[in-house]
Amino acid sequence: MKTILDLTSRKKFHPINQKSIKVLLGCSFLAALIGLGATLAANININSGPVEFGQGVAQTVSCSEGETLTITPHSSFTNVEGDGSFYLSSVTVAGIPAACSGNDFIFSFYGESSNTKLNLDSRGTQDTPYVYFTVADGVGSASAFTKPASGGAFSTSDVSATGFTLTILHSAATADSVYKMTLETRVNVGGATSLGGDGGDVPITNSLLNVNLALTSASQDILEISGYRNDVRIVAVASCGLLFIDDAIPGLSTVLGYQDPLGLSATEIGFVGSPTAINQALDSMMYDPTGCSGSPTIATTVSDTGSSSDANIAFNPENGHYYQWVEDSVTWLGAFNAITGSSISYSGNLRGDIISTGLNSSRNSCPYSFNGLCGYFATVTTAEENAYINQKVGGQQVWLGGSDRSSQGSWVWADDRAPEYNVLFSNYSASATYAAWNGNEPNCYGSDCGAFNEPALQMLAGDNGLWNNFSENGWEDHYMGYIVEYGDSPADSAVTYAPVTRTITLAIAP
Ligand SMILES: [Ca+2]
Ligand SMILES: [Ca+2]
Repeated sequence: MKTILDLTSRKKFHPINQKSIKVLLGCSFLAALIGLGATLAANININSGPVEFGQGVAQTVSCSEGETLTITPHSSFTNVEGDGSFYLSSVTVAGIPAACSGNDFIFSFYGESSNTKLNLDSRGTQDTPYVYFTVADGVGSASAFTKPASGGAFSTSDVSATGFTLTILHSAATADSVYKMTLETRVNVGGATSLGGDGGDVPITNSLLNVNLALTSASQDILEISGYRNDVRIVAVASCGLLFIDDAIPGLSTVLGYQDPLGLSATEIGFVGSPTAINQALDSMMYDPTGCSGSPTIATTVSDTGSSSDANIAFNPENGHYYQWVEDSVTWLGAFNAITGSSISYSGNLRGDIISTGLNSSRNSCPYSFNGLCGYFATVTTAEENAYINQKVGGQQVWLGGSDRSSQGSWVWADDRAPEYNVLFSNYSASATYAAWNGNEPNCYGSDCGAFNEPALQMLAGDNGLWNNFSENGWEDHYMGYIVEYGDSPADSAVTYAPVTRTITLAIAP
């Protein structure tokens, strides 16, 4: 919800002319400092009447629940040969109540009557800075998001748990041109872990097609992360076209299953690194729209990395789940035991010892955990999810979490920590839900399905992700890696950071 801090003009202001300014400055430097804004610069009207630069005005905003905060605009003098002017230079916001933590403060400045916002950057058009403000552990943080064509038009300083100062680094708004200011607040999507960026369009014209476009060079606000203390993971997915980032940024590594984005390009890229390195990478992210038309999108997700050993977990924006490919060489039972903490050994009894007799219920821990999520033997419930896993393992064969141990031919998801535990997904007659069986699968080996049956679900090698049922116990050398999935398990605990996605919609001119 957006509430305008009602800052409307009620009184026309007539600034002191430039001649008077020069005279006073010439007389006394001290006088100029004292008078800065207070008498020499234009007023701005904030709600109840003219308020001068340097003088704070108490206001309430939508997030403040009736508590007032104080907004103070400042101006400063820029001298040039033969002339010089006062410019709008900064705005201090103080007394921000705790309820406003996690909000964006959006600043706009106007002249006397035009609806066009004043340009705030002498190097280009910069008219709407906003500051993302959070408080954690009693310490405030603020990030000024700006339009990056100018390489940083705004900054924040004097940040405390209750306020900050937004500085306009290259102001183009002379003080006597500023008549009105609005300050709006909005809840920042994703709270303390959000990406910056306002989701605006990046204009792409025909003349720019077939070249690499910096996502951060047009009207799009910079993509930036804030609120993280440890390494984070970024996954960016373009609906069309190619993405890549600067290969000269130190401290980045590629997420397993994603093409190396460091200087290469791909439709999906994933990388992890420190918040600083990530912001450098996001700043450098480029997009090649070759072959695209209409309105392609780029969805960029930031999420927690977890421990360093978790860096190779891929994120699927389609369902918000994470997938870990454990490149081991084990039987299906070995994978099941590793994921569930069970200790089932093959005893010749191929039936009934996982699901129906409740051995799985002995599980009381999550050997694979990530960011508060309990890992489970992967469940594949859509073609998209199947294709995703197949792509991320590079077409290699892997075990999935399906089994028909309990009832021959009735295939269910076997891990009780999976959200689809014991859900029937296939039987011999038809797929109960989604299944991707290869031709003639599932089958049995030999004439007696009870002797050497194949109760383990395998994704076959190859690029189509088709399924086979296989022996689960190593018979005939059935060893391979397996997939651990994270997300929506009933055993999940609170996540440290929920993934946050911002989608940029591009507009390619016809
Ligand atoms: Ca799943
Ligand atoms: Ca088979």
